[in-house]
Amino acid sequence: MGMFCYQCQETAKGTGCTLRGVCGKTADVANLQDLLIYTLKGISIYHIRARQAGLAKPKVDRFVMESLFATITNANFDRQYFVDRIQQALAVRDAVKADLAKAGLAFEAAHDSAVWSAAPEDFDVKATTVGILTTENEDVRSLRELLIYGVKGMAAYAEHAFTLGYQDENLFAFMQQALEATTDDQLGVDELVALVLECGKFGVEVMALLDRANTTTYGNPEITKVNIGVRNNPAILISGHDLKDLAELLEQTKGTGVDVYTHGEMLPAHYYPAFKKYDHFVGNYGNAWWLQDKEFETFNGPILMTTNCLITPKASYRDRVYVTGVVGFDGVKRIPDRVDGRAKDFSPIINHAKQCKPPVALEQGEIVGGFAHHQVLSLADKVIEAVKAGAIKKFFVMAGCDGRMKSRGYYSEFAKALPQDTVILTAGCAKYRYNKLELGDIGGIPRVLDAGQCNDSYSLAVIALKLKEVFGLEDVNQLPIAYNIAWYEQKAVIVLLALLHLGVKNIHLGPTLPGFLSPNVAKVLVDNFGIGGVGSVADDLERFMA
Ligand code: FSO
Ligand code: SF4
Repeated sequence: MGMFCYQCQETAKGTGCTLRGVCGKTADVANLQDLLIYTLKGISIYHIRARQAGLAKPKVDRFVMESLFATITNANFDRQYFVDRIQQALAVRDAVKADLAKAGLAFEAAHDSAVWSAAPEDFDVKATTVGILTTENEDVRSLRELLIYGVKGMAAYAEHAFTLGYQDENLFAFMQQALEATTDDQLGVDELVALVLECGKFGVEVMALLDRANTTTYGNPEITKVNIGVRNNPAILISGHDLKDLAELLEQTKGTGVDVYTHGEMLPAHYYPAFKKYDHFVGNYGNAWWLQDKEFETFNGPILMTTNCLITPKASYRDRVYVTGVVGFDGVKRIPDRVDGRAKDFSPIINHAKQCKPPVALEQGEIVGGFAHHQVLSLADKVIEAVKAGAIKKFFVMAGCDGRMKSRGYYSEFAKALPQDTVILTAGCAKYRYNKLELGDIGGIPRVLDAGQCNDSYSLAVIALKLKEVFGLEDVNQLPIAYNIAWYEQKAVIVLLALLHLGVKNIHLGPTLPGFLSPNVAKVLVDNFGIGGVGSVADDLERFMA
């Protein structure tokens, strides 16, 4: 069976995975994800009308958000999860349609996504007829998918905020507007470009919402030294981005003799005051997501994946992997969702940990982070002084994602080659390419300032906007800040669209430009926003420092 997916940076040959995902996603799962997205479009067609009539249902908004999130790269590889989701999606769609009819607003949509139906055993066949390539015009296809990937990233961040009790109906409404727009053949390139840019506006809003949710619940991140060594107790490794899962796990492991370590994008949890009170919250183990097949082996204890990025677990540690939330992998144990607001029950993973050996040390020492907007702005005087005195010549925003491609070695080399009077502002798992290098400091200000997870790129934007104000500049692009961003999956797409919305120009995106940008759409981004790729370290440095 064939498939077509080009949503992430590692897509085969830079153009599309057609037999099996480079990520390990099988063709049937890729196609079922397409069918789920397709059915969400049908739901949206009706639910937009329902919202206009005051009949929108929170559970429909939540269903669409979670389903979008489940299809992002490296989140869920479980065939049965998607078969079940599609069945639920058909039921959700038909219930919204029935609500409209009951209210005297019966509406027969023409688009197939709103009317198709089939038994689960026929989903695979249907799925092969609704994929990305069914949109023939490559520019329209490119823009439709760019929009879908934007709302997938938005959904991921909205879901984290939602879990902490923060939501914004406008975000749900936009996700559904975007989904519906991709079914409308009347919308051409201009209208779709406008929607893509509008998506960036909601990108800023969702990251601001999540920032509020995280900092109100767990406090403002502060400068923190994080241990990267190990202790001699059995332990649990928690990965992904979900802070509430971590909060509940830390409570439930208290006094059990089981330590907790973060992995990958969970590292910034150490920066939050709320988690500092736990003596058994030991440190961070390992690096970015793509090295997990080696690092999970030596960790020895169970691993909890709260969100992406999961890679196909090797047999040597598969029985120690647990998934929760939207994450899924066939045959891997699951920690069920919260019921009626009660905490998740992590006892299976805690009991498992007690049977395991302590982790084997990968490295020793500490790394420093916690430079989110609140912390950096409290040091603003020092930073501004350093800029005025010429001690800091330029800031480099090097946020985003890491990945397995060899060419990402560029980012370590670039960090090493930067002049001593420059500072790297980072967020997301991209940081692992340079956060353990000895890059020193400038008058006590470290040369790598880690704001947090990928969504905390928002912090970097807040810092930039504040600096613009302090320096009395008209335009954020007049600041001595260059943007050399690494992308991988769809959350990076919403971060990029958010930065464009804030007026940031000349962003360099690597290690390769997205395969889903058609030449014409890429040209729109180049002409209007100065988006560029990356070249050699030496050439790029010269260009950036000019
Ligand atoms: Fe990385 Fe994966 Fe956070 Fe992404 S762990 S790649 S952009 O999921 O979300 O930065
Ligand atoms: Fe390929 Fe990326 Fe899609 Fe996986 S998510 S199938 S690697 S394009």
